Amino acid sequence: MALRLITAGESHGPGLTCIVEGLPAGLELEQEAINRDMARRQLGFGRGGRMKIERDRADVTAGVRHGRTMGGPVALQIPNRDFANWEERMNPWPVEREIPEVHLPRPGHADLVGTWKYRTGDVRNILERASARETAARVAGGALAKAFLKAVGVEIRSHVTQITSVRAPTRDAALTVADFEGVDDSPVRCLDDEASRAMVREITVLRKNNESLGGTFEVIAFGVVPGLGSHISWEERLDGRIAMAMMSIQAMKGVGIGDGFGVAGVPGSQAHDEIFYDDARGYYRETNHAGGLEGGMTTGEPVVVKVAMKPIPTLTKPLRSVDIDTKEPAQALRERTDSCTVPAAGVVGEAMLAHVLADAYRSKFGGDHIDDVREAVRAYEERIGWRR
Ligand code: EPS
Repeated sequence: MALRLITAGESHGPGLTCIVEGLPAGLELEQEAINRDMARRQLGFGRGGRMKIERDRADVTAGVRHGRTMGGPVALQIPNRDFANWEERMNPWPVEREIPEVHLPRPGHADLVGTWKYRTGDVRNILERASARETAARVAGGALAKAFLKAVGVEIRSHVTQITSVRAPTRDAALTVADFEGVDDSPVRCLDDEASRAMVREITVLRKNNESLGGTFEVIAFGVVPGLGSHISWEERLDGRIAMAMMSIQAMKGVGIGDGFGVAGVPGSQAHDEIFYDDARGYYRETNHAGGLEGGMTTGEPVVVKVAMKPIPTLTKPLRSVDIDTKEPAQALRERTDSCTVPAAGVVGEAMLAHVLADAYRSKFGGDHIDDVREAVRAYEERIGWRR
């Protein structure tokens, strides 16, 4: 049994769709929880005009009855309010008026290569699907994975750790779920107040200079059972699957698990998590450099994923490009845009990590009803003597 997440939809088309297949029956879902994540993804200092138009909510159109899954694929629909302004340009069917093509590919976007690969002279056919608007559908699907994970004791949180040159201070103590209580109150979803303010200033200044901004965020899953994934084959290594899921988010350029790139700079004695045992706690670690993954398998420690996002390729002062119709030098497409979406990207990262972990639980524990899953997880936890 695998969990599949498929999205469809264009940025300015009629709407987005997400289908999640492979959830067990009987899983309780809360409409509020899904829409809360949809709203969280729209927040963050540095967003552009589009977010004033959209008020994302996901309508469930299949697979759920009276708040519980029935075992079939769950379909979620998110209308694009902005479609009202694009009805002719993005109509699925031919329209009367001649629609001008887009000929100015943006460096850093899928625009140029997409036109070669998909045999089109109109960049719009590429940019509409490459748009990060698609992440709204992932977040809707990820909310279902989160509900599943919650039922087996897993919680996922994220926070922003850097925006261009401003880094949040590293903490001495490991983070717990409780530390994330007010993270969404920070305009940049950063846990450190001073760094939050500095990040807001950074965005304000760079935005005025017509720049866009990238940064890093961290996603952590708490309460994950040991032994998800496997050392047996490359495709089953869970760290690889997590990295793939994170890199698949638009504009992500780097992923690290636990200390990530940091492990390259320290000797072995500082890179690994020594193993201890006592009767009350069972096996335990005092550090988590490995980010909860050893040999491609979860260890029972929090799964810690760090992700780097590049600055958004749409700049208000466009970069140099070439008109793909005339082949003359030109400025890249200039559109309404966000300047910084790292805070929102963290919420998308939560959805992707939730999906990969829920998929791993589905592969390991099977179960047609959520209670079967819970029983299988409990029996396994008991067998290996794992304590939360
Ligand atoms: C995006 C460009 C902007 C963003 C959009 C992603 O949209 P527009 O061109 O309509 O102003 O606002 O993100 C969303 C709409 C969203 O919901 O996150 C892009 O080119 O990737």
